Amino acid sequence: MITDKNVLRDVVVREVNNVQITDIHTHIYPGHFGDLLLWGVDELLTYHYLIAEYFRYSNMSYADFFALSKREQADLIWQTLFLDHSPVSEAQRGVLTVLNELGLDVQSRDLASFRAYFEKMSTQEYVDKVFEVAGVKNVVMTNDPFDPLEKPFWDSEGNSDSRFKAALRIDPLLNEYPTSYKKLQDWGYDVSLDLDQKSIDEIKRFLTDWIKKMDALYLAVSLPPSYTVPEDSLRSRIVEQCIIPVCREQNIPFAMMIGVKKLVNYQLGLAGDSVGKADIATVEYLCRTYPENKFMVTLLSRENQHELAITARKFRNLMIFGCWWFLNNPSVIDEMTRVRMETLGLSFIPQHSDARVLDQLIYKWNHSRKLIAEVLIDKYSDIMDAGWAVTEAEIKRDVEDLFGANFWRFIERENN
Ligand code: RAT
Ligand code: ZN
Repeated sequence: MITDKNVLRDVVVREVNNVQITDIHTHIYPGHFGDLLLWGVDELLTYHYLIAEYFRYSNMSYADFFALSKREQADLIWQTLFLDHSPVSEAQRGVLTVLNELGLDVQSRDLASFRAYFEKMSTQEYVDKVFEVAGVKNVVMTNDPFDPLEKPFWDSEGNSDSRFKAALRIDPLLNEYPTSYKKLQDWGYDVSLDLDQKSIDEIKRFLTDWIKKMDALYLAVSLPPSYTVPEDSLRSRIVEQCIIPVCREQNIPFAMMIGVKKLVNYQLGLAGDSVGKADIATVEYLCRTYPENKFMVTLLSRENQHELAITARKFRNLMIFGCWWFLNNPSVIDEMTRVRMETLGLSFIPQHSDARVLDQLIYKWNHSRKLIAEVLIDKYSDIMDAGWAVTEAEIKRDVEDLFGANFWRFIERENN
């Protein structure tokens, strides 16, 4: 039993630092997926979060910037966001944490020496290094059969690195059916625009084939704030008539990431998406109407977070996860983690990295471990004030639940 708060702090910090993480949502790939896996300092600097921040300070035309090579873009971002202005934003700080954790001399401000470090690395060596430094055991990818660069890997050798788990991502199917159904036709599925019964059956066959092909742990989609089920739309029908039954049959969750306003500034490309408040009634409807289905939900708007936590109290088939994208700021992570823990105890998944560049696993988890540890220390401390005492083994159990076991238990799979 721990009765001393200094000991409590030490044990929580130690366990949170040591836990081997399952990162349930990333955009990284195994080394043998070639150019799909982004890594190294130029990729870090040209992360779309930083591109958006670069244009806060620059008058350069978007077209001129995107016409530059990656290295030239990285040079400009380094100069503007690190040398001309202090790098205090979360995405800027992230680059520094990565370099620092890798043992590079951040104070040197010497981009050439950082580049030289990465040039000496092989992809495989670097994947191993990042997983080790980040303390990550395994990651779930974002696997999109509609991506012409990714599909060929699954059609040929597939994934052979067991640290990388698949999630079947189907944005075009739900959000752009009037164009994407043609791709399904090309791939041998007998679907039509009017979504007749044959099409429904064929979409289900498509989803089932791909879940099996990838061994997908869940099916995922990113959705606009206006996402509504039920409604008279192709998207709502595909959700209720195809996705729900297939996820149920395959016993995998349907992960809904809701609140993205796509391309509010289209000239910024990936960096041009924004945020809007979602309608929690859709989440309630799905959880209530399909109690045998499992739902994983993350919402992009801060204004949705309290009601999402409350909704998870009402539905045990709902697992809420992560501080997504614009929420991945220390002040918001702290607030969201407290609201969730005060509302749901330890029965949620506090964070995912959303890493697009392998190296980002290092900073996203370094920063989040610290924030989550502080919330845990406060909560254990509060129950100590009420006369309770936790043991080291209980702290270890709780930390393992938050950083991985809750996910594996929810999906009813082994963490291996
Ligand atoms: O966080 C991001 O990098 C976004 O661009 C998206 O990838 C988002 O996380 C998504 O999965 O759609
Ligand atoms: Zn993502």
